[in-house]
Amino acid sequence: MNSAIRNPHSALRNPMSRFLAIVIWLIAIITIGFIAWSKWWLPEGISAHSGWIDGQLRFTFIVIGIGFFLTQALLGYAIWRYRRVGNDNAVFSRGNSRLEVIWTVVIAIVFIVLAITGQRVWAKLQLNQSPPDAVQIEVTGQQFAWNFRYPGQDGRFGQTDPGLYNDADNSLGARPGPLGIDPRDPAGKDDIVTGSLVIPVNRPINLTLRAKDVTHDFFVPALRLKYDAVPGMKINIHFTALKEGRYEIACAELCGQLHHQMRAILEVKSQVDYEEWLRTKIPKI
Ligand SMILES: [Cu+2]
Repeated sequence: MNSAIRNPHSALRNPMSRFLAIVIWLIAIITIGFIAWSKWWLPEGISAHSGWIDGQLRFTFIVIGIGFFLTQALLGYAIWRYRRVGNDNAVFSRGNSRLEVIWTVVIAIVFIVLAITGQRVWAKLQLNQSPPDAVQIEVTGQQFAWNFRYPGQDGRFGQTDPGLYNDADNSLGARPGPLGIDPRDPAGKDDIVTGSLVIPVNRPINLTLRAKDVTHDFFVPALRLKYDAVPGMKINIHFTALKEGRYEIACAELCGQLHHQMRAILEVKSQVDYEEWLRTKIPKI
């Protein structure tokens, strides 16, 4: 007697196969419907480049959604069409080289197109310098807070020294404070350090990302910005916010036990309100 017939796992039995195929089709349809009509999307994009990122994300979701639907539909079809009927045995197959070449090439083309379009968005965003009149702000991540430093009226950041870090004194204007601003450097005297990021609307902003201890990730969903802050590196990113309001800043890198508390607020203000806010923050030393 053929062992394939006796083996209960050699093929699925008739009613279960049809049921399984229908379940697979339903899962595919429900998943795609859920994503297509879901309200769970990023918050409204408020930066000048939001449209590029959202367009690329949508394009990726559509391409992957079509691929997912086709493969699940074929999987269900194969289970239904080739279910065990009567005593028929499994058939040995040597495969189909032509089919394998076709789907390998199709998948390669899909990935290359996604990579090229994504690269173009990235290049438009990052492979250029921020305009010379951009507002300069330094962002420093530490376990478990974000620090924002403005250069003050002289337009220059004071020197910092990791040996001077003083987390115990983070009051406004504290020197050296949590960022280790060297009190001997006159450029640092008027530096402003805050716990929330306040910027003017419709002006280019250049952020210099730094980290004091471990790798953090500066994530502002409303700006469509997400970059690592890496110890020992200064990473420059730039953007323009187009809408006033308050938005969430999160750390998107699991950076320690209290990572979930590492959040801050981005406030986008009018130019007048921004300047007024800056005036109130000038350290009185
Ligand atoms: Cu973090």
